[in-house]
Amino acid sequence: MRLQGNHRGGAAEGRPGDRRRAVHLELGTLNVELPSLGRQVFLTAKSAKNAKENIESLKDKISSLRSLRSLRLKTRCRSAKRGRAFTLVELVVSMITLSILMVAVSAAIVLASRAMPGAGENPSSAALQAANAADRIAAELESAVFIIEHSQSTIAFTVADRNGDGLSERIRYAWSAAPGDPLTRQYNGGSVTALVDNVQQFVLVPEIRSVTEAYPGTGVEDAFDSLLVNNDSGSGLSDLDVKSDRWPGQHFAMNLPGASMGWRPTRIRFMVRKASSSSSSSVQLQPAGLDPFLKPTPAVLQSQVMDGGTLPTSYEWREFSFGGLDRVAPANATCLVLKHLSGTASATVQANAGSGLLTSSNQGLTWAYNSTKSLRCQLYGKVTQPGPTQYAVTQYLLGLRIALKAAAVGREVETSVQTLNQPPLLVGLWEADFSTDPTRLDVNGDGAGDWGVHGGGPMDMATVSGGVWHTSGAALDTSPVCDFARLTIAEVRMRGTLADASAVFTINANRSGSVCVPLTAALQLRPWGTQTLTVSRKKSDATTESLIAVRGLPAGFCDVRLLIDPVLNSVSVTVNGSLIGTYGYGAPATTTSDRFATLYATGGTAEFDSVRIRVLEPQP
Ligand SMILES: [Ca+2]
Ligand SMILES: [Ca+2]
Repeated sequence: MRLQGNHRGGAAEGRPGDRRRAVHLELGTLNVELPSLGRQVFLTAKSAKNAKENIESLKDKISSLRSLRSLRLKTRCRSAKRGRAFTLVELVVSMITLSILMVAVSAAIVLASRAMPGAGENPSSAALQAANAADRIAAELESAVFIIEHSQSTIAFTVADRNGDGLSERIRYAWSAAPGDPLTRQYNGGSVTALVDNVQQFVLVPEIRSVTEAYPGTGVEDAFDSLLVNNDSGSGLSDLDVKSDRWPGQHFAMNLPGASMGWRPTRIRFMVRKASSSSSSSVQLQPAGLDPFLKPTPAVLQSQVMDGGTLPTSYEWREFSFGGLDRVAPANATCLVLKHLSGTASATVQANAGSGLLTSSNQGLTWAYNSTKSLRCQLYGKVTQPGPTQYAVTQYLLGLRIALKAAAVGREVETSVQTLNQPPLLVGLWEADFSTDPTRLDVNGDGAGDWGVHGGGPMDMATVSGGVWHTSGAALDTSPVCDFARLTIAEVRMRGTLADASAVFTINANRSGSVCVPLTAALQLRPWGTQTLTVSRKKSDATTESLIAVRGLPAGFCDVRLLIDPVLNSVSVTVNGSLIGTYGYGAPATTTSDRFATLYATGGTAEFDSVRIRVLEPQP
C-alpha cells in the first residue's frame, strides 16, 4: 500500500501495512493507492479525530475491497479456464467422435423413416384389427366338429348347427400367403369377405395328438391242414346204426390258439362199417348253434353221399374232404351230421367215451346232445394266424396357434385356441344316425348332401322312424365321390329283420386308377334266430370271395367295424366290440367306376341305426 498525502505536512510514504505512519496522518486529503487491489481511495481529514475515523473507514473499505478482489480473482480464474482453446489433438479426436455420431444418427433416421406409416396406415388400428380377427378365428374354431381343410394359411371347419336348420355350419378362413392380400372369411359357402386387409403374415400352427391303434396284422392261413379235434379214444366203444329215426352226429367244440383269426374245415374222418348193402347216407357238415344248445343249425355247408355198398364189414377209418368252405370265426363250432338216405340202416358208426355225440330221432328237426359220449371221429382244418402287428394312426386337432400381422407397420398378434371337441383330422367323413333325412346332412361340410338315394330321387321319409332307417329296396350312397384310398374306418350299426334278409354295407375301397376292391359286410338274419356276418371282397368282376364269416351273432343291432388299410391291402373286422381278425384282400382288380359306399338290404328288410365312415389323413 502506498499512501500519498496531500496535506500540509508534506507527503507521507509508507510500506503497505505501516499502520502507525498512516495513523499519524492528520490533515488534508488522503489518497490511498492500493495497487494490489487496483484501486485508489481518497479520504479527507479535517481533524485528528476525523482522521482517525477516516483511518478506520479506510480499513473497512480496504477489507471489503479485498473480499471483492478475492471473489473477482476466483471468477477470473474460472473464466480463464473456460475460455482456454482446444489443442489440435483434442480437435481431431472430437471431429472423429462427431463423425461417428453423425453416421449413427443418420442410420437411425433412415430406419425410422422406413418404419413410418404409409398413407392411410395406422399401426395401432392395424394391430387392433389383427387382434380382433385372431380372436374371432379362435372363438369359432374352439367349437369345431370337423376340420374340412387345413394348411399353414387356411383352416376350414364345421361347427354345430347355429341357425336351427339342423345342418352344421361351415366356416373357412384363408390367406393367399402373398403379403398385402387380405385374410378372408367364408360362411356356409357364401361370399368370400375380407376380414383383415393388407395381411403381411398369417401362420397357423396346429397342435396335434396322434392316437395309434395297434391291431393284429393280416392273418396268414396254414399252408396245410392239421388235426383240430381228435375223438379217437378206444374206451367205452359202442355201435350206432344210421337209420331214419336215428341220425348220429358230432358237435366239434373249437379250441384254437388264442390269437387265431379263423379256421376252415378241410376233412372229416370217422370209424364206419357196412350196415346193409343197398343203402346210402349223406355225410354233411353243418354249422353248430349257440352254446348251450350246441346243436347243428339246419344249414348245410357241404355234403357228400356215402354209398353203403362200398363200406367194409368191419370198422375202418373213412375220410371225406371238403373244399372251399368259408373261413369262420375262431369260436364258431361246426357239426358233423350223418343223414340217413336209404335202406333200413345205411351205415354203422362207432361211439366212444367223450362228449358231443348228437342224435336226432326226427330227421334232424331236434337233437340230443350227449356230454359223456362222442362219435369216434377226427376233424381237420386250416387255421389263420395273425401276421405282424399293424397300426392305424388317427390325428386329433387339440389346438391351433394363430399368428397374424396386418399392415407393414402392424405388430404381429399371436393367440392360441384349444378345441373343445378335439376333432379328428380326416380327408373324408360320412355320418348318419337317421334322426333326420340323411340326404340333407352335410357333416363333411362340402355344401352338398352327404348321402344320396341310389339311382336318384328323394328320400322316402316313411322309411325313417325312431332314429332307424328301415329298407327293403332303397339304397343310400355316400357323396361326394371318394377313392377310399387312404386308411378308412367304417362303422355300421345294422341288422336283418326278416329271415334270411341281410343288411349290407359295401364300399369300393382302395381305388387305384380304374380298379378298386369292393368290400362288403352283410349281416344276415338266420331262420333260427341268430345273425351271420359275412365280410367278402370282389376278387374280380366275376368272382366274390368270403374273407370271414362270423356266425351265431344275436338278432338285434350289431356294430360292425371295418378298418381298411389300402397300403397293406387288409381289412380288420370287429363285431360288437370284439376283434375277429384282419384279412388280406389282395390287389385291386375290379373295374367298377363307382366311387362310393352304399347301404342297402338284400333278401328282405333290414334296418340301419347309424353309420360313420372316416378316411384318415396320412401322418405328416
Ligand atoms: Ca345350420
Ligand atoms: Ca356333404
